[in-house]
Amino acid sequence: MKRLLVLNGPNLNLLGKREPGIYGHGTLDDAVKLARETATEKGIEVDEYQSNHEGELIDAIQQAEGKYEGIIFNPAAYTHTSIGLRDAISAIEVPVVEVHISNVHQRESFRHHSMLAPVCQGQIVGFGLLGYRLAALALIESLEGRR
Ligand code: CA2
Repeated sequence: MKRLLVLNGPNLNLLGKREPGIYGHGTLDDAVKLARETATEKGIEVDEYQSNHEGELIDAIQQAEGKYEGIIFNPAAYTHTSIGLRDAISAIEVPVVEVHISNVHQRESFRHHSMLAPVCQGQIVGFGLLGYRLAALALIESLEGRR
């Protein structure tokens, strides 16, 4: 059975509980469910992991090799700072799609740059939780060689 990992970075455990004006009312479970629904239709399983700790996210990326066909990754604030996460993504063969719920380009300038985008397969920004579904679809279609 093929598998995807939905990986979420710091503070995303608060989704739906704080700041609904920026991130909406949906929870992290809702986001994972959207990705899972799309994957299940194609017979693909989805696991999820959230951490507030950079090193734990690096561990999860390293451990994805050989276990997952793709990673849907919202690195949250580490997007803009983390060379460690970038190096981890570069070190694996597993394709990573970067997802942001908000349109980071409409926000503060420090959110406009991603350290990770150059080593990801692609980036989905600004579509709310739907971005998780779009990322699942993009990964699955590319795995099936339709891109
Ligand atoms: O738009 C996104 O998905 C972000 O990755 C969210 C990050 C932010 O640092 C990035 O620039 C863009 C922040 C995640 C924090 O999530 C919260 C959710 C609810 C309440 C507070 C924080």
